[in-house]
Amino acid sequence: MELVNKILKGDVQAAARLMRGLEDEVPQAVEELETLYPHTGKAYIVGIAGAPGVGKSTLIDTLISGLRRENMTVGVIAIDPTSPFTGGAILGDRIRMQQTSVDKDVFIRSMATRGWTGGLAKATLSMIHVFDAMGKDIILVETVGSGQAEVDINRVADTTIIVLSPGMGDDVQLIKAGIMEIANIFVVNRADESRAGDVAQAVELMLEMKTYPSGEWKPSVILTEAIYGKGTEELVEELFKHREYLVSSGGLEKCRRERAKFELIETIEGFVGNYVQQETGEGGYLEKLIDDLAQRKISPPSAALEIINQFTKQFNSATV
Ligand SMILES: Nc1nc2c(ncn2[C@@H]2O[C@H](COP(=O)(O)OP(=O)(O)OP(=O)(O)O)[C@@H](O)[C@H]2O)c(=O)[nH]1
Ligand SMILES: [Mg+2]
Repeated sequence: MELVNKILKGDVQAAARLMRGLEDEVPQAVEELETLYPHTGKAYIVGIAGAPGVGKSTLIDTLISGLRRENMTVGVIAIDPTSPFTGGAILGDRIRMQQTSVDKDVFIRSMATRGWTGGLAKATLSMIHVFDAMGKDIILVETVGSGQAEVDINRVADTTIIVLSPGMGDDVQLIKAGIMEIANIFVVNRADESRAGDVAQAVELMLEMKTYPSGEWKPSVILTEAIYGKGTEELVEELFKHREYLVSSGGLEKCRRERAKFELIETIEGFVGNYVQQETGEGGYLEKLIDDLAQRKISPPSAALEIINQFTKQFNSATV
């Protein structure tokens, strides 16, 4: 538990070490995280999602400056798309966000989700816990949106920001993919480009078509020029407004409960999934069950229960 105390004091190196351990799924790291867990739950989590290249990282960079001006400490998790050629994380994000990476109250971490058996959400939540225990006030999570990842980010974040930009040709597509339901704030970036107004108008129109009962949060549309730092102040203001709304409406408590529920379910699925993977090899327990299924000696639900029973037995003997 040598890392825990250091992390609680905000030690960046210790946090980076634990994060590396977690990425490699080292058992010791998982134990350290367990010890950290009671010290988490204070940070505010902001998800920033959108199609590739809309300007999410650039926007985060300016957002960090805006948040630092408010004296907030910031953690950033950039969930990188995995390159099919190298299997590694695309390092571009680290370079683009360099502007603020020398600031000791800002900690940026790129994360490759490849290899994480527990799934994107579980990996992200583990990293969030470390930032949270370090005492970061706000944690920004960048994810490239393609349907499911965006929906998941909504379950992880307190505020979800969806970034659009002109010329991507996908604004309507994004809106179709359930984005309207999960966004708390819309950003139309690259407002220096001519079609930005049209994109903003299209989103506004969509918002008009939905009725928001009085007292309910209605997403707004903010135009930004991230490379010039324009629109950041409005965005920070809107972010704080949404946080206030959540606090005063009791929504924040609900968000956090949802997040805990989501993490629990992801963890259960991860445990069982790992076990099933383990047993799929030749001569494995699963193969025997599959034979029984094929010969109709057992039904799929009974076979599934059988696996879970077996898993429980093995899990108990491993932990006592
Ligand atoms: N003209 C213009 N270009 C911008 C603006 N914001 C970002 N860019 C540029 O757009 C390109 C992509 O920006 P990123 O911030 O990397 O975009 P991203 O959404 O993080 O991209 P991925 O992480 O690859 O999905 C970069 O070359 C930026 O300089 C803007 O407001 N106007
Ligand atoms: Mg990026």
